[in-house]
Amino acid sequence: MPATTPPSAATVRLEAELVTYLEDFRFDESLLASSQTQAALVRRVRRHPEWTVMERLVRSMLNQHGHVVLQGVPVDNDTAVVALCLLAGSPQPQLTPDGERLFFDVRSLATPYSMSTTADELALHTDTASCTTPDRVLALACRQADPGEGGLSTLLRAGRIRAELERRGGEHVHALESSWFSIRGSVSALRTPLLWRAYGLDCIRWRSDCVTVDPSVEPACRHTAAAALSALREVIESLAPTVYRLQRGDLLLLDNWTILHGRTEFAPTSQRFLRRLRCPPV
Ligand SMILES: O=C(O)CCC(=O)C(=O)O
Ligand SMILES: [Fe+2]
Repeated sequence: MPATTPPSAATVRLEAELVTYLEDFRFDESLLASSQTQAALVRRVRRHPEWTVMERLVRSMLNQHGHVVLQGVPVDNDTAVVALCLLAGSPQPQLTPDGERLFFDVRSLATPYSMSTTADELALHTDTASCTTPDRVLALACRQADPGEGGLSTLLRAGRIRAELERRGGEHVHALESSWFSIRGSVSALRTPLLWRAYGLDCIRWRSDCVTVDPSVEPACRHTAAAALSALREVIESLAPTVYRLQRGDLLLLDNWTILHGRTEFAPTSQRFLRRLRCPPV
């Protein structure tokens, strides 16, 4: 029995008139990563009378819910997708099978490049968890939904995790806020706390398969750290996540510091196709 019922996903449907306005923007893909192009794009979209309202709405929903799904997005137009990401952050190139690119294709490949390019379940996690400062905003634009029952997005806020730890007595919270853990990345491992608070928001970094108690933690603290790590793992597994089925035209914006995300598995032959963008902190 889950300790709390999950909230439903926070959604905003774009007004048709705003979509038409965005459809006219076509910057060259190779230019979209530059900060000058992004600044020019922001200047132009802000001429739309409702843009600043959208800006405020998206930011407040990210603060309140850790995510927002924009619906009715013209997802085949890269410029429109980048413009909508700019409501929350500034997308930067990331490593893809084709080198450093703004868009990472999340789809099942015969020869997977990473977990994202398999059809496997992705357990709840935060992206770039082993980086000193993880990316702040993550965007997933759905070009093609899974035609079957799979590929559902799962979401779990750090605030619900902390509340559940506290409901169970709270004795592990301090340990989880200590720099006693190690998250292995592709290049090196980072010694870090797993929970912290920033500007009144509950934050987390988490990759279940890559987190351990750091081997250099003093022996006196190792037992406390290990118990806290198992408690966190157990709480994450016990809470029912918000589940959302991305449809073509959805743009899921996530605050990668305050919410975990994942997906359920789908058929390897599925045409499910998302495009991922990442925004480092400003
Ligand atoms: O496929 C998904 O829905 C999520 C993908 C993901 O978490 C990622 O690429 O980081
Ligand atoms: Fe992810």
